[in-house]
Amino acid sequence: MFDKILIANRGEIALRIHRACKEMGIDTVAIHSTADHDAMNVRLADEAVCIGPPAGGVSYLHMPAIISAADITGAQAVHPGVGFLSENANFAEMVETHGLTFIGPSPDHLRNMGDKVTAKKIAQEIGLPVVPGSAGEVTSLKEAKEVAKSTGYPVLIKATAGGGGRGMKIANDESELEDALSMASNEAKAAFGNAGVYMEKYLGNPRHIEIQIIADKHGNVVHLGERDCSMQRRHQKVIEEAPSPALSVKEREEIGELTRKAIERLGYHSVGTVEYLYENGEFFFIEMNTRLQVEHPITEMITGVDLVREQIRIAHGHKLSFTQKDIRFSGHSIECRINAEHPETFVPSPGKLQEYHAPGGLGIRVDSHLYSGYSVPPHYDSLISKLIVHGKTRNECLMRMRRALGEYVIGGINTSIPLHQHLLHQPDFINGDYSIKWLETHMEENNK
Ligand code: MV4
Repeated sequence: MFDKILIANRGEIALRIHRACKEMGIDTVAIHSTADHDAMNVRLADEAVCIGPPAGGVSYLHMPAIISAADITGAQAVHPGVGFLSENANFAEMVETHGLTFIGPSPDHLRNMGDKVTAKKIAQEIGLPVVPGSAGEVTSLKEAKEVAKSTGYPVLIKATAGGGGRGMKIANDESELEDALSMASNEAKAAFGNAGVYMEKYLGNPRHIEIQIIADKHGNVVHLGERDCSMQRRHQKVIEEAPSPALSVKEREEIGELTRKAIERLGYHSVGTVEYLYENGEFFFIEMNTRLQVEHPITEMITGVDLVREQIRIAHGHKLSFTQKDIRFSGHSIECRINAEHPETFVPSPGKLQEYHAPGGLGIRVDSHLYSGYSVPPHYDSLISKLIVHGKTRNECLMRMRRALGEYVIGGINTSIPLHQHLLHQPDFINGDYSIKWLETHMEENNK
């Protein structure tokens, strides 16, 4: 096994990876910006290297500084965490060129899945259902009109280099097509430096359901069931749960096995997530995430698999220690993402924690780097804690989450805890009756 791993990230996920390393007897190297000097993951790490000023672009995204930090500390592998460089094929390549192991998939898989048109083509080839739409990029209005004739309106124009919803435009009928095309293309060019767009039938009210997969370098692939991430606002997930309240046992087994087989054909290794839209009993592939995900803990809670530990073992060349038959889904899990922001306006709220007390008790997990006296820096993502509950049933999770949110004390800054308390009392959420539209629709009603 590796003796020393460099963790190329910050915040709660850096701490999550540090914890897995220590349990495996692996030393850790933290990298940090000047703004994160006093972070919990930096304090706990065996070694720490300051790699730059606060802005992400000159610290956590600065590849040469990170490679140098690995070199001078003698780390053998780099875990990129989530966000930042985690899906950057050039970084993975650079890591390997320097004789280090990238704890993630191959650069080719990162590159292919990062290009959404290529990803969709591959998805089709490996047997996944995709949203009806253009065969590749659309390059003219004439072509777009032909595609729309076959799919019907409304259609959605998406950026080839996109993901996360940027550069998407809806056209409700042919008269809206020309503007939607040029707006999507211009936005894509500005955001990604790539004006390429493709087209799909627009699904009006789907759920976001994703399948967690794990694959070793010897061709063994296991799926770990789904997560329902439909409770979101502006492409930011707010609450995730596993299993999805919308799926039958049969649907779960079918989409899990279909995804498992497809990933086998793909020749992929590491952990990964296949994202689907689910509407009227049908699944449509939209993207594949080639990294560990923020919401991975709910899958860990219902399967007992330590995803970070397995990811590290896989990177080192170990075979999976379990097969599909060994996976038993147990109970239900819900995660509330707690952000340093105003619960109604969503305005970021960095600053010093005057008071901190995390909830505890049976079935509670808190993945957070917070401590009393810590200052949440203003430079990064506002995620400060993930409150995760596990229970025998969904209802037990709902009761447990309300109880745990009530115990949680984060003093001195605004947090989204009150928003979560509110959501956990909404009849639609209690009934599992929500789609990707629910939260934004519901908040507009509140603001009328
Ligand atoms: C869609 C869609 C409806 N129809 N594609 C948003 C980001 C990217 N991952 C794909 N996205 C969507 N693609 C078709 N054909 C609606 C969305 C979408 C969405 C998807 C998943 C989770 C949240 C979302 C929020 C708004 C739109």
